[in-house]
Amino acid sequence: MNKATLALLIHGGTENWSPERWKRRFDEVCGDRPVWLLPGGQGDPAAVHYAAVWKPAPGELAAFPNLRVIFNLGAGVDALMADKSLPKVPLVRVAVGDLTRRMTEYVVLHVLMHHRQELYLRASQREKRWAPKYQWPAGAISVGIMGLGTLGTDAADALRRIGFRVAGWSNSPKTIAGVECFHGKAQIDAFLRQTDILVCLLPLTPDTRGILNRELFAKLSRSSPMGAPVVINAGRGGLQNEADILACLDDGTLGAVSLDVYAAEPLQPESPFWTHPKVVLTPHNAADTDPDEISRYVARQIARFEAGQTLENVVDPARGY
Ligand code: NDP
Ligand code: OXD
Repeated sequence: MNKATLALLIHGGTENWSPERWKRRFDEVCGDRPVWLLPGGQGDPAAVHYAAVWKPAPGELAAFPNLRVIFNLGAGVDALMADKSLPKVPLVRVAVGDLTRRMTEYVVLHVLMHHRQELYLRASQREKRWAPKYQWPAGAISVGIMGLGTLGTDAADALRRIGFRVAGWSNSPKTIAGVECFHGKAQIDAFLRQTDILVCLLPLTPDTRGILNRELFAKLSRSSPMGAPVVINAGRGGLQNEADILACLDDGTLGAVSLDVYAAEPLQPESPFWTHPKVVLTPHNAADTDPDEISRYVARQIARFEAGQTLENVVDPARGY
C-alpha cells in the first residue's frame, strides 16, 4: 500500500533553510513516502496527510482536505495560530536538542556580554583607552528567565552552572534544581523585583503580546553592580513594546538590551535600534534550526503517529503554544 504523502511548505528563512535542502533531507529520512515540495501542484491535495511547514501563507493549509498532522519546522507557532483557517488537526512544534543548545549559546553569550561589561570594554578599545572598571563575579547577578519551557529550562541550567543566581517565571508551577521558580500573574512582580538581567523566552500569545513594556521594566531590580537592568529578548518581536524600550534606554530605566527579534522583520534600515549604543542586535538567528535533525524528528513523529502512539510536543490551541 502507498504511504500517505508529506507536503513541505517552506517560505523565507536563511540559506540553511533552502526548500530544496529540506526536500533532500526529507526524501532521505522518509524512505518510500512521497514528499512533495509545494507550491508546485505535484498531485491531488487529498493524498496529503502530513504537512511540514515554515511560515505558510494564511489559508495555504486549508487546501488539504485529509490532513492528519501539521509539523511546524520551528519552535514558535504564533504565525500558524494567527491563521483562522488552520485545519483542526494536531500541530506539532519543534523541540530538539540542537535548537535548544543553540539558544542556550545565545543566552549565555548575551548574559555574559552584559555582565562582563563588554559594551564598555569594546568602546574603550576603539578609543585606545586603558580604563579598567571593577568586575564583579557572576554570583552578584540575578538572571530572571521569562518562560521555563524547553529553551528556558536549558538556558537556566547553563547560567546556574556558570555561577549566576537564576530565577524563572512560567504559567504553571515548576520545581527546577537551583532555580527559584515563580509562576502566573500573581508572582510576576516578585520575580521582576529580584531580576538584574531579564531573559525573555516566552511564546507570543494573546496573553504575552506586548508584555515587555515600560511598566514591566520599571519593576526590575535596580540594585545590581551593573547600575541598571538589562533585557534580552529572543522570544518574539510581538512580545516587546519597541517605543518603550528606546525611551527606557534613553532615560536610564534600562541599562542595555540584546534583541534577536522585532515587531517587523527584517528590521527596517531606519530603525533606531541599528545604531543605538545600548542595543546589541542580531537578525533573528539566536537559534537556527538544522534540517538534518528536524527532518529526522518529523519522520520519527510520523512513525509514532502511524503506530498509534501519542505525538510529542503538540501545541495546545487554547493556550496558543
Ligand atoms: P515552550 O512551549 O517549551 O515554553 C514556553 C514557556 O513559556 C513555558 O514555560 C510556559 O509556561 C511559558 N509561558 C507561556 N505563556 C506564559 C504566560 N502567559 N505567562 C507565563 N509563562 C508563560 O517553548 P520553547 O521554550 O520551546 O520556546 C519559546 C519561544 O522561543 C518560542 O515560542 C519562540 O517564539 C521562541 N524561539 C525563538 C527562536 C529564535 O531564534 N529567536 C528560536 C526558537 C524559539 P508553562 O511551562 O507553565 O506552560
Ligand atoms: C523558531 C524560530 O521558532 O526560529 O524556531 O524563531
